[in-house]
This record gives sequence, C-alpha cells and structure tokens, in this order.
Amino acid sequence: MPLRPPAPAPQESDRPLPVLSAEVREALAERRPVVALESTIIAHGLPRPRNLQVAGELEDLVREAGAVPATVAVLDGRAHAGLDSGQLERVAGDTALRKLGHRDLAPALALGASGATTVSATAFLAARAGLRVFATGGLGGVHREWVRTQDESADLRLLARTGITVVCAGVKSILDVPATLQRLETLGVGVLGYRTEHFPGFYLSSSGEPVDWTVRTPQEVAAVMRARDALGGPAAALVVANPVPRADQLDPAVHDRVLAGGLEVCRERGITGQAVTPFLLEYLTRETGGASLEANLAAVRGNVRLAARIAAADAAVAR
Ligand code: PSU
Ligand code: MN
Repeated sequence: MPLRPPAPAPQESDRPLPVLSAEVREALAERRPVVALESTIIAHGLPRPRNLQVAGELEDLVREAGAVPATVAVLDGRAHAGLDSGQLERVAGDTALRKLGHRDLAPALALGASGATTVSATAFLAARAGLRVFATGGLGGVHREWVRTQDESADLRLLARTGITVVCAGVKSILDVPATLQRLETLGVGVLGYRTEHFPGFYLSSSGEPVDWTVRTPQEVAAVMRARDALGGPAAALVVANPVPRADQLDPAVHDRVLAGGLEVCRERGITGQAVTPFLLEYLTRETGGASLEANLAAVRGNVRLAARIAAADAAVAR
C-alpha cells in the first residue's frame, strides 16, 4: 500500500509565526538588541486603565536603553511579537482577552482566539522568533497549596526546554518560593542573582533564600549566555533574578499579613487554576491601598531596563 505523502510544510514566509513588527524584524536582521515583553501582566496582572500607560512605559524604557521592544500576544488567531499602538490598546482594554499559556497557543491559533501570553507562551514564541532576552515581573511557580491542588505554573516546564534568558524579580511571592527553586534546579534552569546573594521575593527585595551564582554586570550575563550556547546540549532557560530596590519594596510585615488573608479567601471561595494568580495580585493591590502595585511596577521597570542592557551586551558580542 502506498503511503500517503506528508502534507507540505507551511511556508514560514506566508505565515510567519509569530508575526514580527517591522521594527523587530529589522532589528533582528541587523542583530540589534531586542527585548521580548509578556502581555498577561498587562491584561490580567495590572488594573485598568493604568495597565495601558504601563505597557507604553515599559516599551519606552526598552527604547531608552537602545533596544527594540517586542510585546507578545495572540490577536484573532495570529501570534505577534511587536505590537503597534492599536494592538497594545486592545491588549490593555479588551476585557474578553484570554490568558494563554504555552498549551493554549495551538487552540487559540486554530480557532481564531485572542489572548495575552503568560511567561510560558511568551518565552516559547519569543525563542521561536529568535529573540534571546525576555523581561517580566515575576515567574509563575509552585503554589503554596501544591500538595492539595498540584498547581505548578506551566512557566517552569516550558523554561526548562527553551533557551532564552528571562529577567524577573524572582517568582511571585504568593508562591512556595523554596519549592519553586527546587523545581528550577530539578528542571535544569540556571538561576543568577543580579547583584544579590539572595533570590528576590517579587514584591520584596529578598525571599530569604540563597542563590548559587551572583553576577554584577550585563556583560557577565551575556558571557554566561555565550558559555551556555557553547556547551550545547538540551535547551534550558537562564533566569536572571533582579531584586526590586529596597526603597521600593512592599513592607515585609504588610506583605505577609495581607497575603495570608488573600490565600484564605482563595481557599474559602475555591479559586483555583489560572484564576489564582490574577486574583491574588488584585487582592494585594486592593488590601495594601496600592502599595503592592507600586512595588510590582518598580520591579518590572527594573527588569525591563536590565533586560535591555543584557540584550545590548549580548548583541555586542554577536557582532
Ligand atoms: N509578572 C507580573 N504579573 C503577572 C505575571 C508575571 O508582575 O501577572 C503573569 C505571568 O504571565 C506569569 C503568570 O506567566 O503571571 C503566571 O500565572 P500562573 O500562575 O497561572 O501560571
Ligand atoms: Mn497556576
């Protein structure tokens, strides 16, 4: 029996995945620095309408540091890296936008859906486009109620398989931080403390947990990226853990008290799965009178600036 010939592979050129903005395409072709930015933080992690202002501000910070921003999202079944101002407005303003992890990409593309991308989906699409550096607020990880819920963010497994550098303020402090660090070790994801011997605590400058490696400059991060590339082997992400400045952190006592209340409400109302992280971020913002939001924003701004400097240092060696 003759075998049925395989379907022809779709031409990259007629349907690039993700679709690149002209600015991102040109920068990549000329090996200029580009920084990927995620959109879930905009659509589901920050209150409207401040989120639109923040989305623009983060892109400006990347540009001021001499790099090109590539915000990633899925709109009407097409994945994008690099959004125009209308698309960014849609990500910030459309309340029907879904939250897409890596596993949601295929259904979203096939069914023409629109959604913001989490760390897992953003890292995947950014790496596919050839981007090497990505900035976010805090990674997802192992939730505190893991024994009961088995809730571990898909961010971790995806990062274990994707050769990208993620700049973050650690993992969200709503999580079980020691368990998440253990998972990162098991999964082979490298963790560098940026000018710190301690893993940051997202809203807090330190989670109290030690890190094995400390780097002091963007050039050192770029050197680690080169060494990882030269080693070869299975792809895995490098996490650059950049603490929020101490002056901008949330008061640790307020953090612990309000977070305990938020976790209690989650239990009472049975909030689970994808809803947990947005719920807790919003709860903390409300119950701290906006102080947690300011700490979150300070962390994200610092990460975006550092990511741009790392992308520039990496591009300088690549030339
Ligand atoms: N960083 C922030 N705010 C956020 C997130 C990160 O400062 O909202 C998002 C990221 O998109 C991350 C997601 O991937 O939270 C984790 O969600 P979950 O725990 O459902 O995997
Ligand atoms: Mn989760």
